[in-house]
Amino acid sequence: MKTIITYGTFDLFHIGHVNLLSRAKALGDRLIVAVSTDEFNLQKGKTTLVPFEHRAAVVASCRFVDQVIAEASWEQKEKDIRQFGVDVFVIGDDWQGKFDDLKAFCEVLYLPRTRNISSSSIKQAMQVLAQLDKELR
Ligand code: C2G
Repeated sequence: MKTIITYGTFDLFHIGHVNLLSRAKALGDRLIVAVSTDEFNLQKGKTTLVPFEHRAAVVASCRFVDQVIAEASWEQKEKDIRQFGVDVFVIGDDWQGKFDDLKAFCEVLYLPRTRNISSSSIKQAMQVLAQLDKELR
């Protein structure tokens, strides 16, 4: 059985996440997704709208995903790869080259990001709409 793993925040789940997970699952038989905890996102300098429990549940509901674990640190990847017998680490190419050290443990693939969509752009759009709504009241 070929095991794939990927890591991410997955805030405001969108088509970019779906495409990544779909392509990741197509690489093997089992896809494990490590979802960043709220505390780890603070370390990543990321603010999220959706709490970890909900982000994890949304990712777990995706038909491409076989297992969800928590991502609580940068350093856990090697342990995860060993623990789950991971064959391929995959992530979007906005991280190109950043995880090449994992090539010592498994295959490392960077997949093209989906253009014109991101959790931060959705958040910005929500803020503009909220401001407009306030001004029109
Ligand atoms: N992604 C994508 N296309 C987008 C947006 C995101 O392919 N338009 C991919 C990212 O490249 C990543 C995954 O979807 O592989 C999750 O994206 P984020 O939630 O932004 O995750 P990130 O903050 O990059 O966390 O240790 C690794 C980090 O936890 C990665």
